[in-house]
Amino acid sequence: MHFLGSTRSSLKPDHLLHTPDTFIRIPLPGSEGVDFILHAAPRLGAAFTQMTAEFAANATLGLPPTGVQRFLYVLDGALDLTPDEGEPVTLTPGMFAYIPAGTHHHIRSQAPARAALLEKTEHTCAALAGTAKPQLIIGDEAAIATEPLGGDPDLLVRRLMPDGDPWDFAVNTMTYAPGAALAMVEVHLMEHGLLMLQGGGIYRLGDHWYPVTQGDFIWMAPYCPQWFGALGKTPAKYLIYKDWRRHPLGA
Ligand code: UGY
Ligand code: MN
Repeated sequence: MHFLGSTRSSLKPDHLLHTPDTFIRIPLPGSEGVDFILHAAPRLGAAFTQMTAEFAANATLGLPPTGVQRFLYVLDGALDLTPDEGEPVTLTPGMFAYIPAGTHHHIRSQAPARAALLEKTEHTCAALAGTAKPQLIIGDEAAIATEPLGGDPDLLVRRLMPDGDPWDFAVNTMTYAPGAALAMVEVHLMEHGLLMLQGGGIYRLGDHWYPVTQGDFIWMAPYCPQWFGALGKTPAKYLIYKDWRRHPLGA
Protein backbone atom coordinates (compact mmCIF):
# COMPACT_ATOMS: atom_id res chain seq x y z
CA MET A 1 0.00 0.00 0.00
CA HIS A 2 1.42 3.36 -0.93
CA PHE A 3 0.09 6.81 -0.11
CA LEU A 4 1.12 8.68 -3.27
CA GLY A 5 4.43 9.67 -1.67
CA SER A 6 2.98 11.13 1.52
CA THR A 7 4.13 10.28 5.04
CA ARG A 8 4.23 11.91 8.49
CA SER A 9 7.98 11.18 8.61
CA SER A 10 9.98 14.39 8.42
CA LEU A 11 13.72 15.07 8.49
CA LYS A 12 14.92 18.54 9.42
CA PRO A 13 18.43 19.67 10.44
CA ASP A 14 17.49 19.61 14.14
CA HIS A 15 14.98 16.74 14.30
CA LEU A 16 13.66 13.55 12.74
CA LEU A 17 10.12 12.23 13.04
CA HIS A 18 10.39 8.59 11.97
CA THR A 19 7.01 6.89 11.47
CA PRO A 20 6.50 3.12 11.00
CA ASP A 21 5.40 3.39 7.34
CA THR A 22 8.97 4.47 6.49
CA PHE A 23 10.90 1.92 8.56
CA ILE A 24 13.52 -0.13 6.70
CA ARG A 25 14.94 -3.23 8.39
CA ILE A 26 18.64 -4.05 8.10
CA PRO A 27 21.00 -6.72 9.48
CA LEU A 28 24.02 -5.94 11.67
CA PRO A 29 27.14 -8.11 12.01
CA GLY A 30 27.30 -10.59 14.88
CA SER A 31 23.50 -10.89 15.22
CA GLU A 32 21.47 -13.79 13.88
CA GLY A 33 17.72 -13.63 13.31
CA VAL A 34 17.46 -9.97 14.34
CA ASP A 35 16.19 -7.15 12.10
CA PHE A 36 17.23 -3.64 13.10
CA ILE A 37 15.38 -0.40 12.45
CA LEU A 38 18.08 2.28 12.83
CA HIS A 39 16.21 5.32 14.10
CA ALA A 40 19.17 7.46 15.15
CA ALA A 41 22.88 7.19 14.42
CA PRO A 42 25.93 9.43 14.01
CA ARG A 43 25.18 9.83 10.30
CA LEU A 44 21.96 11.57 11.28
CA GLY A 45 23.86 13.90 13.61
CA ALA A 46 23.17 11.95 16.81
CA ALA A 47 25.96 11.15 19.27
CA PHE A 48 24.28 7.81 20.07
CA THR A 49 22.51 5.00 18.28
CA GLN A 50 18.89 4.06 18.85
CA MET A 51 17.25 1.15 17.10
CA THR A 52 14.33 -1.17 17.41
CA ALA A 53 15.60 -4.76 17.40
CA GLU A 54 13.07 -7.29 16.08
CA PHE A 55 13.97 -10.84 17.12
CA ALA A 56 12.73 -13.95 15.36
CA ALA A 57 12.48 -17.12 17.52
CA ASN A 58 15.91 -18.39 18.67
CA ALA A 59 17.68 -15.21 17.55
CA THR A 60 20.95 -13.86 18.96
CA LEU A 61 22.00 -10.24 19.41
CA GLY A 62 25.66 -9.50 18.66
CA LEU A 63 27.90 -7.45 20.94
CA PRO A 64 28.23 -3.68 20.47
CA PRO A 65 31.51 -2.20 19.15
CA THR A 66 34.43 -1.73 21.59
CA GLY A 67 33.92 1.03 24.15
CA VAL A 68 30.16 1.14 23.59
CA GLN A 69 27.63 0.84 26.40
CA ARG A 70 24.17 -0.54 25.81
CA PHE A 71 20.65 -0.02 27.18
CA LEU A 72 17.89 -2.43 26.24
CA TYR A 73 14.17 -2.04 27.04
CA VAL A 74 11.86 -4.91 26.13
CA LEU A 75 8.76 -3.92 24.14
CA ASP A 76 7.24 -7.33 23.35
CA GLY A 77 8.05 -10.97 24.12
CA ALA A 78 10.95 -12.10 26.29
CA LEU A 79 14.75 -11.95 26.00
CA ASP A 80 17.26 -14.05 27.90
CA LEU A 81 20.28 -12.02 29.03
CA THR A 82 23.34 -13.89 30.24
CA PRO A 83 26.23 -11.71 31.38
CA ASP A 84 29.58 -13.54 31.43
CA GLU A 85 29.82 -12.65 35.11
CA GLY A 86 26.42 -12.77 36.78
CA GLU A 87 23.16 -14.66 36.81
CA PRO A 88 21.06 -15.21 33.65
CA VAL A 89 17.82 -13.24 33.63
CA THR A 90 14.72 -13.24 31.44
CA LEU A 91 13.59 -9.74 30.50
CA THR A 92 9.88 -9.27 29.80
CA PRO A 93 8.04 -6.13 28.59
CA GLY A 94 8.92 -3.08 30.69
CA MET A 95 12.12 -4.72 31.96
CA PHE A 96 15.44 -3.24 30.94
CA ALA A 97 19.18 -3.77 31.18
CA TYR A 98 22.11 -1.36 31.20
CA ILE A 99 25.29 -3.10 30.08
CA PRO A 100 28.55 -1.17 30.59
CA ALA A 101 31.11 -1.02 27.79
CA GLY A 102 33.37 -4.07 27.71
CA THR A 103 30.88 -6.38 29.47
CA HIS A 104 30.70 -9.60 27.48
CA HIS A 105 27.14 -10.95 27.40
CA HIS A 106 24.62 -12.98 25.42
CA ILE A 107 21.08 -11.87 24.53
CA ARG A 108 18.77 -14.44 22.98
CA SER A 109 15.09 -14.90 22.16
CA GLN A 110 13.15 -18.14 22.44
CA ALA A 111 10.09 -16.72 20.66
CA PRO A 112 9.63 -13.53 18.62
CA ALA A 113 10.41 -10.39 20.64
CA ARG A 114 11.07 -6.67 20.19
CA ALA A 115 13.29 -4.31 22.13
CA ALA A 116 14.37 -0.67 22.07
CA LEU A 117 18.16 -0.65 21.96
CA LEU A 118 20.28 2.39 22.78
CA GLU A 119 24.04 2.40 22.39
CA LYS A 120 26.51 5.13 23.22
CA THR A 121 30.26 5.36 23.26
CA GLU A 122 31.32 5.76 26.88
CA HIS A 123 32.10 9.42 27.58
CA THR A 124 34.60 9.48 30.41
CA CYS A 125 36.18 12.70 31.63
CA ALA A 126 39.26 13.62 33.63
CA ALA A 127 37.12 14.58 36.63
CA LEU A 128 36.12 10.90 36.93
CA ALA A 129 39.66 9.45 37.07
CA GLY A 130 39.83 6.86 39.85
CA THR A 131 36.08 6.88 40.52
CA ALA A 132 33.72 3.91 40.28
CA LYS A 133 32.90 2.54 36.81
CA PRO A 134 29.25 1.94 35.87
CA GLN A 135 27.95 -1.51 36.73
CA LEU A 136 25.44 -3.83 35.05
CA ILE A 137 21.86 -2.88 35.93
CA ILE A 138 18.76 -5.03 35.50
CA GLY A 139 15.48 -3.31 36.25
CA ASP A 140 11.74 -3.36 35.86
CA GLU A 141 9.90 -0.17 35.07
CA ALA A 142 6.89 -1.39 37.07
CA ALA A 143 9.03 -1.33 40.23
CA ILE A 144 10.18 2.28 39.75
CA ALA A 145 8.36 5.05 41.59
CA THR A 146 6.84 7.87 39.57
CA GLU A 147 7.80 11.53 40.00
CA PRO A 148 5.40 14.28 38.93
CA LEU A 149 7.31 16.54 36.51
CA GLY A 150 7.41 20.04 37.98
CA GLY A 151 4.81 18.92 40.53
CA ASP A 152 2.22 18.05 37.82
CA PRO A 153 0.39 14.87 38.94
CA ASP A 154 -0.78 14.37 35.33
CA LEU A 155 2.78 14.09 33.99
CA LEU A 156 4.66 11.23 35.59
CA VAL A 157 8.36 10.46 35.06
CA ARG A 158 10.08 7.17 35.84
CA ARG A 159 13.88 7.34 35.82
CA LEU A 160 15.20 3.98 34.65
CA MET A 161 18.93 4.77 35.05
CA PRO A 162 20.60 5.82 38.29
CA ASP A 163 21.75 9.43 38.39
CA GLY A 164 25.38 9.97 39.32
CA ASP A 165 28.81 10.72 37.89
CA PRO A 166 29.49 7.21 36.48
CA TRP A 167 26.53 7.42 34.08
CA ASP A 168 26.64 9.66 31.02
CA PHE A 169 23.06 9.23 29.84
CA ALA A 170 19.55 9.00 31.23
CA VAL A 171 16.56 6.98 30.03
CA ASN A 172 13.13 7.85 31.39
CA THR A 173 9.53 7.06 30.65
CA MET A 174 7.06 9.94 30.71
CA THR A 175 3.33 9.31 31.02
CA TYR A 176 0.86 12.10 30.25
CA ALA A 177 -2.76 11.92 31.35
CA PRO A 178 -5.15 12.89 28.50
CA GLY A 179 -4.78 16.64 28.01
CA ALA A 180 -1.53 16.94 30.00
CA ALA A 181 1.37 18.85 28.43
CA LEU A 182 4.93 19.96 29.09
CA ALA A 183 4.72 23.16 31.12
CA MET A 184 7.19 24.96 28.84
CA VAL A 185 8.89 24.74 25.48
CA GLU A 186 12.27 23.20 26.35
CA VAL A 187 15.49 24.26 24.62
CA HIS A 188 18.52 22.45 26.02
CA LEU A 189 22.00 21.16 25.41
CA MET A 190 21.04 17.50 25.56
CA GLU A 191 19.76 15.60 22.54
CA HIS A 192 16.87 13.13 22.75
CA GLY A 193 15.87 9.80 21.27
CA LEU A 194 12.16 9.22 21.89
CA LEU A 195 9.93 6.22 21.19
CA MET A 196 6.16 6.63 21.54
CA LEU A 197 5.02 3.63 23.58
CA GLN A 198 1.31 4.39 23.79
CA GLY A 199 -1.27 7.03 23.00
CA GLY A 200 -0.45 10.19 21.10
CA GLY A 201 -0.63 13.93 20.86
CA ILE A 202 1.07 16.89 19.26
CA TYR A 203 4.87 17.29 19.33
CA ARG A 204 6.42 20.66 18.65
CA LEU A 205 9.91 20.23 17.18
CA GLY A 206 11.71 23.39 16.10
CA ASP A 207 9.07 25.49 14.35
CA HIS A 208 6.92 22.51 13.36
CA TRP A 209 3.97 20.84 15.10
CA TYR A 210 3.42 17.14 14.37
CA PRO A 211 0.66 14.68 15.25
CA VAL A 212 2.43 11.67 16.82
CA THR A 213 1.22 8.26 17.89
CA GLN A 214 2.33 4.90 19.29
CA GLY A 215 5.23 3.43 17.31
CA ASP A 216 6.68 6.78 16.18
CA PHE A 217 10.30 7.69 16.89
CA ILE A 218 11.70 11.21 17.31
CA TRP A 219 15.29 12.42 17.37
CA MET A 220 15.84 15.92 18.75
CA ALA A 221 19.22 17.56 18.19
CA PRO A 222 20.82 19.64 20.96
CA TYR A 223 18.85 22.87 21.45
CA CYS A 224 15.89 21.71 19.33
CA PRO A 225 12.86 23.57 20.73
CA GLN A 226 10.45 20.90 22.00
CA TRP A 227 7.00 20.65 23.56
CA PHE A 228 4.37 17.89 23.81
CA GLY A 229 0.68 17.89 24.60
CA ALA A 230 -1.25 14.60 24.95
CA LEU A 231 -4.47 14.17 22.97
CA GLY A 232 -7.11 11.46 23.05
CA LYS A 233 -8.85 9.59 25.85
CA THR A 234 -5.97 7.32 26.90
CA PRO A 235 -2.63 8.33 28.46
CA ALA A 236 0.30 9.04 26.17
CA LYS A 237 3.61 7.50 27.14
CA TYR A 238 7.12 7.66 25.72
CA LEU A 239 10.60 6.30 26.39
CA ILE A 240 13.14 9.12 26.22
CA TYR A 241 16.95 9.13 26.15
CA LYS A 242 19.19 12.09 26.84
CA ASP A 243 22.93 12.54 27.26
CA TRP A 244 23.64 13.65 30.80
CA ARG A 245 26.28 14.85 33.29
CA ARG A 246 29.19 15.45 30.96
CA HIS A 247 31.00 18.75 30.39
CA PRO A 248 30.32 19.84 26.80
CA LEU A 249 34.01 20.61 26.23
CA GLY A 250 34.90 16.96 26.87
CA ALA A 251 37.60 15.30 28.96
O1 UGY B 1 13.92 15.27 30.14
C1 UGY B 1 13.57 16.04 29.27
O2 UGY B 1 14.34 16.87 28.76
C2 UGY B 1 12.12 15.96 28.79
N1 UGY B 1 11.27 16.73 29.63
N2 UGY B 1 12.02 16.38 27.41
C3 UGY B 1 10.91 16.07 26.64
O3 UGY B 1 9.97 15.41 27.13
N3 UGY B 1 10.94 16.47 25.37
MN1 MN C 1 13.81 17.62 26.79
